[in-house]
Amino acid sequence: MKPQVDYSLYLVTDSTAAILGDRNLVEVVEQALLGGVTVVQYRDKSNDTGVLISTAKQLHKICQQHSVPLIINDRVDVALAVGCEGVHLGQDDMGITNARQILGDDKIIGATVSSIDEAKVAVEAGADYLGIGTLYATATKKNTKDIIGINGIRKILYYLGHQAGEASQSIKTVCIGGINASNLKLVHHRLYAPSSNSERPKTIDGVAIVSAIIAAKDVREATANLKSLPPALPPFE
Ligand code: TZP
Ligand code: MG
Repeated sequence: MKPQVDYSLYLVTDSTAAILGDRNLVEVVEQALLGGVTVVQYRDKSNDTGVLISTAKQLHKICQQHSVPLIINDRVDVALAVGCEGVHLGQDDMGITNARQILGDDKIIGATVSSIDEAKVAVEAGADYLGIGTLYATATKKNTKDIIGINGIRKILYYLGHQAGEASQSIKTVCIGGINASNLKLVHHRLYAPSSNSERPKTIDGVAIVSAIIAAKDVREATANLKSLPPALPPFE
């Protein structure tokens, strides 16, 4: 059965020296799990399949100890080899329909979307969640084609919330790009806080973060701090 997922604090890993430094990724992710991340996505652009599988297996073990799902970026083959909970696919990766055929209904499939059209395609193909972005410009991913800001994300949420049909209503959403402890309250306020406003029936289910966790000096403390930040302002109407 597909696991129920808490998307509220979704960690995306990065193994580059600029972010991870000379620290060990598995140890860093363990600190983030102790701090309270609720999903881990292993994102590693290396093409060394052996390294990817071996690291993913280690990550899966510690994620399981914390009952947190492990999602693999880009590589359906690695997710299959590891037997983890799912994959995250960008616009240039394997299509969602193919991935679903290979992985079956019990695995989680997430898709990166930057526009209403991309969101529509991902929903129709049966994605479980959308990673919507890029919210704010970020040094972590320099080649992002679309910085869509708060308003771009709200437009996609509005679209999803106003589509007839179970798939649009039930699909989960996280936003990504440049989110940190300084702007998280604003992000919550504009995109996350529950609202009775029928103009805005859908809100994000969580935030996806790379550097504000992975590059932190004390990863556990930084994660716990992000987790503890309540929306500063009343719900946006
Ligand atoms: N996709 C859009 S932005 C991004 C990805 C993977 C990187 C986000 O990194 P950070 O450090 O949280 O800004
Ligand atoms: Mg990708």
